[in-house]
Amino acid sequence: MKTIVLVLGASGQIGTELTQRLRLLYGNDNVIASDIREANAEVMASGPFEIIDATDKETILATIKKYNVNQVYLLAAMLSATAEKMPQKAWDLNMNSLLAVLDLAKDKHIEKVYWPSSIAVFGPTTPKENTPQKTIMEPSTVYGISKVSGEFWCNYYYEKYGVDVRSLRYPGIISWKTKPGGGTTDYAVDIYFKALKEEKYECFLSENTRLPMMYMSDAVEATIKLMQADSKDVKIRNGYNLAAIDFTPKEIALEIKKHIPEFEITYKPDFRQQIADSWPQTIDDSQARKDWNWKHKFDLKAMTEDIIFNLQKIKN
Ligand code: AKB
Repeated sequence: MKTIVLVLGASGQIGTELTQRLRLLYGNDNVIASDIREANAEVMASGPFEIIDATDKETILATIKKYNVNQVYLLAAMLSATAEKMPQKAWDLNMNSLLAVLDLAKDKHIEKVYWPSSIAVFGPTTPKENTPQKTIMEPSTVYGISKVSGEFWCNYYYEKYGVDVRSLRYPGIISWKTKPGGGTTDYAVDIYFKALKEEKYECFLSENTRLPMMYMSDAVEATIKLMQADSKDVKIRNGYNLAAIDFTPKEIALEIKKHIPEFEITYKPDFRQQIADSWPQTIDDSQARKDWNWKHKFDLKAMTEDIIFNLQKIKN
């Protein structure tokens, strides 16, 4: 059967690149991009686009019917730093959008759902190094509470109603095409833009704050690989641990300095430091590697080369 996808949150950091990759895979007309605001020019020009509030179940259903959609990727979410400032709004967006889509799958309007979880499901009581798939999940952020609750809902809908829902616990995702907004790991994106533009960056995390991270192209490939895996190989229905690289602000700055020797980093930790301190430093994703053969491609060096090459190309 033909795969027809609806992407909710297609104008965001991951949505922008995932939509383009899905269009390559399934055909431009078979991937409907949507968001509450227009997407970038590439996404707008390459296929159908609809304005949709991801919590509006009726409009999502009407769009599913209009295009005969059978898979939904729900990427709309409020990230960790913004969610601390708007707890109720974050909860409403992150939870109501998920429950709307899970209900549509339960009622057989769609066959498969993708929903991103995050390393934010973990908290200060979780082992920080090589954090296992199954461990203590006591998040101390609003975003983390919404992600851990979402994971339980996904598993519930799978167990109770047989909904084919799949999820990954993304680490910090680093990209250069679209910037993230409102996350704690965003520094690792901003730093490249500032390095090229101003040769300096003031970091909102302290120099030795180690966090799990991943280059966008690896994140997109992992998402597609999980969604294309045979259902019997998807053994975890709450959220798979997913890992690639980990580094500190000091280490990423040193890597950038190899390309831009004048680059200087300074540190001025703010409220995001506490969020970062509550998260793991490294993740054990052996279950994803075993169940559906996940492998990452980019390390810190390769990612930095690729980002600086592409940003320099745009600049010139
Ligand atoms: C954030 O920093 O809030 C996100 C995440 C780790 O889920 N990038």
